[in-house]
Amino acid sequence: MKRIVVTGAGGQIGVELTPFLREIYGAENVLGTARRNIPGPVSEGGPFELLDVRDGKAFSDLLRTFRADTVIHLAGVLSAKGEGDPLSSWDINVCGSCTALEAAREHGAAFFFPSSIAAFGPSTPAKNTPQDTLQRPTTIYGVAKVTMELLCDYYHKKFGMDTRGLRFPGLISYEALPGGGTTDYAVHIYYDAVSKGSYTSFIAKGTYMDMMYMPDALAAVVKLMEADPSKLVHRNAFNISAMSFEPEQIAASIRKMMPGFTMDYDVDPLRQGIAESWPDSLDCTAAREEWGFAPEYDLDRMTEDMLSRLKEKK
Ligand code: AKB
Repeated sequence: MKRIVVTGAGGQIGVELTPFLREIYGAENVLGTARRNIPGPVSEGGPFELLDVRDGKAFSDLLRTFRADTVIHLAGVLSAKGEGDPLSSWDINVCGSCTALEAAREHGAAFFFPSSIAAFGPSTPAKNTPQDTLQRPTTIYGVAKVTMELLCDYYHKKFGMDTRGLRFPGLISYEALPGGGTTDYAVHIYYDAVSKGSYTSFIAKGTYMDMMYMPDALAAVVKLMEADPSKLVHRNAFNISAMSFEPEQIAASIRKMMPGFTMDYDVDPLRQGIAESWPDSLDCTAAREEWGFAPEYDLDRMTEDMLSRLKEKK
């Protein structure tokens, strides 16, 4: 990766990945793009352009002008939000992603696609979910993720394009809030712990999902994109996870630092149903073996860092 275009640079991942890539590859070599202006480091710390990913001509012109060799395509609508307007979610998550993929192919650029644990469904083995297994998701978000996993593999096979992807678990971070996801409770809980000392969870007790702290996710994107292609048996997309927990466990981890913290439940049927359709824990052997995936944060280490960062921000 030398000249990188990031789409969705204003989202939860983009606001951290764009500056992270600029530190590694040089600010002038990483172009952040979003549909709206993003005040702060993304638009002020390096090149930034407005881009609607569904506009193929604008996308292609931008890759040509910037002389891009890599597209990190993050623009998308998350799982719970997608259920409110499935066609618009499909338009952005599939039509927009096809446009991005095709523009990258036209300019010979490598392509990163963020898949998700949402690419699995209720018929997938829930525990230690294999890398290669049944994928029959029941959300429009999940259907879009599987579609793009397959299309990225097709572009690799058909056109020899360098497509790579990760199945992200729930990502926990303190810079920007996620919007409209099912795993968002595991971010909101830290914000509310710091601001109110309590949290009402929309995910029910006993519901396990895979999670990861943002610094590990950023490192994973770079490590995968820099991996020796001859070592990659898989392309789109690798299972990755750093931890699997249910709401009581994250609450217990917070209580180690904030003994007075309390949690109750007001379960949201939509997001609970989605969570139940996703795996409890992923098998990440392929990612470890093929490109050395090695997350550093477990639940307690992440909790310590999240709480102290959010207290600093307060
Ligand atoms: C969501 O909850 O929609 C996302 C995801 C797991 O893809 N965080």
